Amino acid sequence: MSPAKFAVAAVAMSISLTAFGAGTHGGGHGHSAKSGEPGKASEASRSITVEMYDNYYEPEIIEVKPGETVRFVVQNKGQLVHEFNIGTPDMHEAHQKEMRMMVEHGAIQGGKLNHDMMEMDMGNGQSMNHDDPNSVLLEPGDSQEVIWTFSGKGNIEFACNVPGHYQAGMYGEVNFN
Ligand SMILES: [Cu+2]
Repeated sequence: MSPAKFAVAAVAMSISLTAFGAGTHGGGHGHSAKSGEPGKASEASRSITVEMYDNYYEPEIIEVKPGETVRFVVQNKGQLVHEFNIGTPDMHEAHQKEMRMMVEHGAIQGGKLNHDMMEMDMGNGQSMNHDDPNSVLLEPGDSQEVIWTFSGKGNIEFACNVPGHYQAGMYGEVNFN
């Protein structure tokens, strides 16, 4: 890509980021490039089981290699709804605002997800559906996979952005080595 084209693309990207930031929840926020990108199961070098409790993860530190694709098997073993979300601290902070809205709209109710509510606001299959590839949002007892290719750069955390949980310490470190 020529420098001029790159500049145009960069501007377009920052505009779409702003648009997503102001909008409703979901729909690939456009900033996943910072923490990596969705991976393919066939490229995963290994599986890591992550257990979610009220309010912490087990394990709390995950070691990956730059460029590595990992299949996370995420299990909610707590009594509350929890999220596993891979991103930078800034991304988590932005996501917490969206999650607060989900609670205010009744889409997250303590230990339950209101799927009708999550689907209602959409119209286009996007708004509160929480379908970003870098995260899963699970009810107690549920399990789902996240397959992620880490770029190997930046300050990456996995975190739960359900209101109050990050503040209670529900986040973990991704270390590159
Ligand atoms: Cu949580």
